[in-house]
Amino acid sequence: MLALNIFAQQVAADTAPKVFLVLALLVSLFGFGAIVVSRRTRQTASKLSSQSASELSSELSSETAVKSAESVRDRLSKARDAFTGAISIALTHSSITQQTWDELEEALLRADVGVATTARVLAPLRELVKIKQITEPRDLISALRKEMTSQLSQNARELNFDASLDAPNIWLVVGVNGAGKTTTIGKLSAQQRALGRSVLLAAGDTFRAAAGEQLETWATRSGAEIVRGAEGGDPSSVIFDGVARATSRNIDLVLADTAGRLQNNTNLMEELAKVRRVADKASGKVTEVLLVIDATTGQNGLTQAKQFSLATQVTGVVLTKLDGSAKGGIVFAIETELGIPIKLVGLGETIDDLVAFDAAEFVSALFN
Ligand SMILES: Nc1nc2c(ncn2[C@@H]2O[C@H](COP(=O)(O)OP(=O)(O)O)[C@@H](O)[C@H]2O)c(=O)[nH]1
Ligand SMILES: [Mg+2]
Repeated sequence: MLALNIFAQQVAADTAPKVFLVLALLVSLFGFGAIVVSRRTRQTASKLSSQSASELSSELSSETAVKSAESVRDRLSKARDAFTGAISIALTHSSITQQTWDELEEALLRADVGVATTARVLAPLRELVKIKQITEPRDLISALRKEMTSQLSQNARELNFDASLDAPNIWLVVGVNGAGKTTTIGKLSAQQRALGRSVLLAAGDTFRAAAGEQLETWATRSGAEIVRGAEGGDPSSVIFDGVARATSRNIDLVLADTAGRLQNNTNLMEELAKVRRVADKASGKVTEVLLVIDATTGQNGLTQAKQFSLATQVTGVVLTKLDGSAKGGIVFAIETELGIPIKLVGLGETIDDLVAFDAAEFVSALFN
């Protein structure tokens, strides 16, 4: 009996470390398994999204991209006319006179470059003419072109998408009513889907039922999911629900629509600041706040933009309706006075009418 007892104790002492080892092995295997499974789920989610994304890719085919790059210049025809008119007049003169400066200044102001930016653009040129480094109108125009390009931001214009996040990226879209927020979200959704990302649209504009319906149409068209709230409901809670749904479904990106005005008397800026706080607190991460500005509203839009920027820490501007505006100069005013890079430009109402802003291409389109 004693011998048996001693034997049992010995076996226990022998096996304890082994059992521990086996347990440790099991635990680590389980942990590894869990990671693999969770990665698999994510991969499956993106695989699913990239399948239907390929249909979209064909809609937004490289052919379309080339076509839209070519048509940037054509679509900017109104803004270009405003510039080239003044430039061709300047070029008809044989020398640079006070009249030349007056005409250039007027053209820049008419194109909505803004008083401060116009002065800033022309000052170094006046200096070069004064010291006779520039004497010909033609050289003045090419120096103007160079100066205008250099006024545009050197900041990165890519959209911030953090692929290393284990949660959805959230892009908030803000701006006054009618600026083109919902349309931009629809176009952006299509582009992001074509990149193979899964997208969820959060209908934070609860002001009108039509706003939610409009977003729903874009969700269907771009193959994105959508979360809507009740009409007149709290915009922040719609955004919160959207992020929660996206998190539980491993969706890569939430595009959050917001209202440009409110149904009650709360201050719009306070409301947007709240939306931003709630989005930040939700399980995802706000990696981009896009301010949508309607190019046709000109300098007025700029004043509003400053307010939005204060309320939501804007990271990029989307300038819409540049196709219908002679006020392309607003681009310079936005970048120099707001200090926020223009990231995208709207050149029409259809799904492929949103292009990345290219400063050199833009200035070149204005001058030729
Ligand atoms: N021509 C043109 N129209 C646009 C552009 N972006 C939006 N729109 C139109 O502007 C109107 C208001 O757009 P919407 O997205 O509803 O503005 P929101 O109130 O800011 O959401 C709609 O008729 C859009 O089709 C653009 O880049 N070019
Ligand atoms: Mg809208």
